[in-house]
Amino acid sequence: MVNLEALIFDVDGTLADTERDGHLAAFNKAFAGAGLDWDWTVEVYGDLLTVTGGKERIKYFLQRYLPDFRPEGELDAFVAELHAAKTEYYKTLMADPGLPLRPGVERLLREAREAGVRLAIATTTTPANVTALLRNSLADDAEDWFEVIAAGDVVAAKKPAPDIFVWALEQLKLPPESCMAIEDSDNGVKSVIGSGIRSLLVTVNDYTRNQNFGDATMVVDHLGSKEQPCKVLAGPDLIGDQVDLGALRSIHQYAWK
Ligand code: XBP
Ligand code: MG
Repeated sequence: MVNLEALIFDVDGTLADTERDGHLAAFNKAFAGAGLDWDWTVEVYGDLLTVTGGKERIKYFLQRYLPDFRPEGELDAFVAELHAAKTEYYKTLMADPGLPLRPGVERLLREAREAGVRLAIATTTTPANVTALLRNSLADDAEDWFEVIAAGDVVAAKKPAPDIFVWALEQLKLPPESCMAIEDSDNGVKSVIGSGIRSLLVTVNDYTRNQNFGDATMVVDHLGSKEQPCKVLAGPDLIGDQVDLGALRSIHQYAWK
């Protein structure tokens, strides 16, 4: 019997569907603001999402789509400045019009808090983006709900490298078998498994539903709510219409049986 002590949540695509209407929109606003005629489409962004980290994604875009582009100064400085502008646009978008959390996310977070299950975040996104999403879409004090917010450049190697989940485990002072991760993408799954965590729930979204989640304990369309029952897409049928704490405990036991 392994105890479930902590839940470690990914952010983008998991807590909220932030990529298309948040990050993609913010990137394009930053490009326009910098006088660049780059305009990432939803489809191109789907390819660019294979690279995690906004700065790394801009560099991948240049290598793959604009290999002859040369900024005036140093490339790293150019990308850092463009990405900083993008983050400001993203923070504004999180406040206005804002983005709702995905089905069942707030319900499950509140249930876990009430039950004393520790909460953490492990994300590739910039810390300021996490703050903006939590304050605007969950609660003013929502950052305090999470004991650890492992985000962005706190580690050198981003997902699919395991570093961000390893860092979160170190900060929690917990072994992998005491934790469950909730992710949305194949990069996230690789990062979780590489960290030694084997209890892993994937909630897919439009950008990730066709990816390979081979090592996930269970894959669902979302965490479910009364209005929107969830559907099991892969793994043991251990849940009803909603993923609640009881279901997570069953999934956790199943993962470590
Ligand atoms: C998703 C990412 C991030 C965001 C963009 O993070 O890969 O890079 O797409 O945010 P996760 P930044 O799914 O791990 O939450 O521009 O701040 O990187
Ligand atoms: Mg994600």
